[in-house]
Amino acid sequence: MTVHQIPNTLQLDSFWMPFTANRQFKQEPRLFSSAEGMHYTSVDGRKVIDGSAGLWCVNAGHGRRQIAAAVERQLMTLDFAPSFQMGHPIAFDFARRLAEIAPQGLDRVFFTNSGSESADTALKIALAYQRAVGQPTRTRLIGRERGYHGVGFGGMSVGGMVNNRKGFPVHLPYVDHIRHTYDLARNAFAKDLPEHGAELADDVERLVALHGAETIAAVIVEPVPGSTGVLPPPKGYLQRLRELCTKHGILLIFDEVITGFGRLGAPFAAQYFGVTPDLMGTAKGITNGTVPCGAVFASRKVHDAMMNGPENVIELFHGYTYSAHPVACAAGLATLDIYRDEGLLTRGAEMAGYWRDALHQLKDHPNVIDIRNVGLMGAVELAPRKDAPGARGYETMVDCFNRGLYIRTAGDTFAMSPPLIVEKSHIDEMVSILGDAIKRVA
Ligand code: PXG
Ligand code: PLP
Repeated sequence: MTVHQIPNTLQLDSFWMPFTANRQFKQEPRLFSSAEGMHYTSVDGRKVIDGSAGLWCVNAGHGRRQIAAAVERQLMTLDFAPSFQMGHPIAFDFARRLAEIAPQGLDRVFFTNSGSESADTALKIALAYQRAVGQPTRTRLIGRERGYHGVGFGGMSVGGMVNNRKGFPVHLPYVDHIRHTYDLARNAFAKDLPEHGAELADDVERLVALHGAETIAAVIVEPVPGSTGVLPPPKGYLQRLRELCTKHGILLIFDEVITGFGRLGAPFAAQYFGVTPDLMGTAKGITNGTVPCGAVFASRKVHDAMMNGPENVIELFHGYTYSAHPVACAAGLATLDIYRDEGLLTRGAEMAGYWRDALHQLKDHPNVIDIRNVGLMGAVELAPRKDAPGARGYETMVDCFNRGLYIRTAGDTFAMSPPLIVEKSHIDEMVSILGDAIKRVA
């Protein structure tokens, strides 16, 4: 077998990197060559602790042999099979296993390959559902400021991260946004859920008053926005959102691409918050990040409404070549086995208190203006340097990497989401490296 060799002189030009300052990166690349458990190894042989579970996806930690073995077995048995008008058993097994851990009633599963595809799929199912129940004027999709729903045209349009939108000035029509809940003046350094802001959910009422409920198909939100810097919802906010959507016949979509698969200490945020959406998008942790995969969970109400036409007619003209790819299903089933056997979907609940207390130790470090946490998600926000927003965050992230910690930055906010196998000693190490970096870069 040939193993991919790392050449002495890396040619970095051809790979146009996603969401990266390519020219800056290529002058001083940060490259990982292997990973095991809680750690990456950089190409220069340093151990780097993974403070972000890759990109919020490696929930069971790196190098899980069980997943690798399942993938190899699957590739050697059935490498690909179509899921359009044909099927293969493992896809049905995987969907059933997912349904077992899903929030109450969300037990119909549509497979995608990524979070972006899950967001677009959920939005399209919402539109199709409204037509199926005789509400074809419900075509408006409501997102939220500071939301991230991936990079497809649908997800971008309902999303609310300004840089992800403004370079691409053609969006879906009939989209509006409710306000975000980020409010440092009232909620800075709140532990777990902030006290203030549940009333912001009433923005749904404002948009109903403005556009008419009969024009609105769905509201999509992340239960806890991640990419925008970890924004735990104000107490009572999601409950209020659910009530208003129900009241006005609007579907509620949770984008659980980050919060799914144990991140908060319950299988899904819907269970953690006790609020059940009508549709739920997932990806990332569904295969422990090993093989691209995503899934949209639909309620019986939504699914069954689509099963009403003639039985020989395709109910939903939607799907991907790789929906329910057998290798992704194999990786996913092995991942679910690990989550079950190691109790990882609820382990976050045991570790959350330690995680919170450790992060909040950074409160008095220079420039720290907020610390946020919920489950095993956390964020430390720095004041931006005058005239150079993001510079302090970037320099701190690089300093962390050089001293053995990988974390994500969103502007001047560090977002952290360790693999769910994290131990207290790892948390101590992460917080200590980050704290030192914040002081050094200050
Ligand atoms: N929805 C949500 C809530 C996400 O967080 C997507 C959709 C899109 O998923 P794909 O698989 O198409 O990337 C995401 C992805 C970061 C970061 O560090 C976050 C994501 C991806 C990469 C980096 O904030 N979230
Ligand atoms: N573009 C072309 C030309 C195709 O034939 C297909 C699928 O058959 C697609 C795009 C969609 O690709 P996917 O199903 O992988 O999303």
